[in-house]
Parts: sequence; structure tokens; C-alpha cells
Amino acid sequence: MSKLARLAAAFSFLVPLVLVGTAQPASAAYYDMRDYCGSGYYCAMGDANWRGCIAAFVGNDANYANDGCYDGGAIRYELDNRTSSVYNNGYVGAPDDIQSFRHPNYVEMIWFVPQGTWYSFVDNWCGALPCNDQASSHRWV
Ligand SMILES: [Ca+2]
Ligand SMILES: [Ca+2]
Repeated sequence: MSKLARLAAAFSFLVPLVLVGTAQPASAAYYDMRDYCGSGYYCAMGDANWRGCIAAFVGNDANYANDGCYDGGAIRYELDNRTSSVYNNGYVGAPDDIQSFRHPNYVEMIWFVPQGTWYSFVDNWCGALPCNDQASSHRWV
């Protein structure tokens, strides 16, 4: 896919996060979802290596229970307890780092993502307890 086409796809992909029901591109399940993580966003991906699906946030989220993770096409997965890789594409300037938590309401931090950083597999970035498929809230700090 050309650079221009990728940009167009990225733009058309972000819109359905807000406007449900609009036309959507074909499945992007095999794409590197970092390409769909726009400037200013913290993005959580469903599979390792930024694959599977993406949920993009400009702000804090205290509970992922009702959040969707989108494959770039028509498929919406539940975000809660699904995150396996992440990308902090937030703008420079505090708050621009991310704290991610095992439970809703910012309880039990499991990883920290500095601005401009990506993790291909979150289990490599948390403590002794596994954190893959555990995140349920996050906040900017
Ligand atoms: Ca996962
Ligand atoms: Ca959880």
C-alpha cells in the first residue's frame, strides 16, 4: 500500500471510533496498528507486535468495560483484558506519559509508557505478575 493510501486508510479508520455506522475500510487485522495511532493518542492493541485490533485514546479512561478494540474493518472486540501491545503517540509536554492498570479506576499499575514509546509485548514491561490481557484502565501523567 502506498504512503498516501496508508494515510487515507488511517484517517478513514479513526472516524468510526466516533461515528459508528459509517463506511469502513476492509479488515486491517494484519497491519501494524501503530500506523493507525494518530498524533496525540495512546493506543492499545489486542495482539502482540501491534496487531489484531486497536483502541485509541486522547484522554484518561477509568474503565475499559464498555470500550471497543477495532480491527480496522467491521469487527469490534471488547478492549477490557485484551491489551497485548501499546504505543504512546501522545504529544510532548506533561501529561504525556501513560500509566496502565490491571483494574478499573487506576488500581494496581502494571506498566508505564513514556511519550513516544511502544512495547511489542506488555509482559516484558511489567513486574513479576503477568500483565498481558490484564489492562482495565489508564491515565496520562
Ligand atoms: Ca491480547
Ligand atoms: Ca483487568
